[in-house]
Amino acid sequence: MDRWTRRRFLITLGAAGVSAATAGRAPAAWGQTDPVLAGRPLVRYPEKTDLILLTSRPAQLETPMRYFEHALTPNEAFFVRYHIYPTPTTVDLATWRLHVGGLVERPLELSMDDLRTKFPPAAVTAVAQCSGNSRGRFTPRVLGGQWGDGAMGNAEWVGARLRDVLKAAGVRQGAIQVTFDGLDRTPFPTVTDFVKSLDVPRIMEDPDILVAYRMNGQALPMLNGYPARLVVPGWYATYWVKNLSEITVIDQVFEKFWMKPGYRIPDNACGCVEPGTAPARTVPITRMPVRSFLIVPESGARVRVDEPVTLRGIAFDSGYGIREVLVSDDRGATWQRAGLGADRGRYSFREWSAPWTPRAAGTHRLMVRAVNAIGESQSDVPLWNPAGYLRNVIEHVDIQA
Ligand SMILES: Nc1nc2c(c(=O)[nH]1)N[C@H]1C(S)=C(S)[C@@H](COP(=O)(O)O)O[C@H]1N2
Ligand SMILES: [Mo]
Repeated sequence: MDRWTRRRFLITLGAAGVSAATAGRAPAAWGQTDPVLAGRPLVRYPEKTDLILLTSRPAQLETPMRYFEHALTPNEAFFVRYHIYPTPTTVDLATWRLHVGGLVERPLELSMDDLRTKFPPAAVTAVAQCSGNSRGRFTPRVLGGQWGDGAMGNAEWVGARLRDVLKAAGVRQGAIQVTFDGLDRTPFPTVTDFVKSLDVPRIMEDPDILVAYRMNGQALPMLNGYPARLVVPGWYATYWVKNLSEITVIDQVFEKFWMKPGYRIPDNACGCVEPGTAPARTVPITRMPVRSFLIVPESGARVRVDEPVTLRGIAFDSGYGIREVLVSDDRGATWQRAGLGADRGRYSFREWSAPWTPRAAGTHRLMVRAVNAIGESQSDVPLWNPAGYLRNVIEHVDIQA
């Protein structure tokens, strides 16, 4: 099955170009009422279902919100984000190798078989969220992909622990960081190859950072990083390098484009500045603030007066874990505690639900916020930074009774 879909991917791209697979629209099903998404077509790429198109070269595809009704996001519905084009369309496992080099005792060339058998497999359920998720909602507006809220997803990842891989190679004295590069290669010298870095101690202390080769029990879709990707639970997905091919230990802090000036936030507690201003100092973006969403009923839905409804949604943070979820139908004057669903680990989406009955006809604004284990929550008013990162305002949906 895997082989078949990969070959089909190649043929689709080769013969017709990436956007040729555009499917029909199903407007009501993906939030046409949302001004950030309005007018965007649904497209179907190989191994994926209909997703909301942001750009086709490179592929940037957004997940319709209804997929977040459940804690695990199906692979075919998982969002896609690449920075440079072309991206790999096929990988032959017979020749693919993960190179581990730089400041190490023993450079490695790992086959997929090596990855699977030489290191004990580890599993973690974790949210991948683009740093710019919800950027389209920033006011004043900022440059960059105008995402709605669907540049996120939650999956169970299985792979080798990154620290085990580095231990096998033997990190040498003087190592400061490790860089990660995938098979996507820049077509012009003016575009910098997508390479990210992590601090050596960060990797060695965290058993949950994986070189993942399984996603929700299957091989990764090509567009989500086949055959292996980095998984850095709790941190924004910019570090989760896809189609991984090179791991390099270095003796300095890596500051090429995608680490600096790219993917940086104001160097202060909120990662924010006065809207429209520039920060004096920046640092790399790292962990995700708390977020929560109401998924059912969806925005714009109709409900009946005096008929009970079950409100449902998801919440997540950077790994402290969700302590409670609260909903309000009176613009935040009072909050009702929601029930929490199964605990799939501290990095996962946490499902929540709460009973609610509309008592009057008209528009009802339902707000949701979450509190994590160290008391962090969302802000009442959106915080702002020039790159449109870290969105974590209290969310709401408007429904009609
Ligand atoms: N090789 C490679 N890996 C990458 C990127 C990329 O451009 N190339 N983009 C990163 C960013 S910014 C995000 S948000 C995630 C998106 O992961 P997904 O496409 O599986 O949802 O991949 C990360 N890994
Ligand atoms: Mo991203």
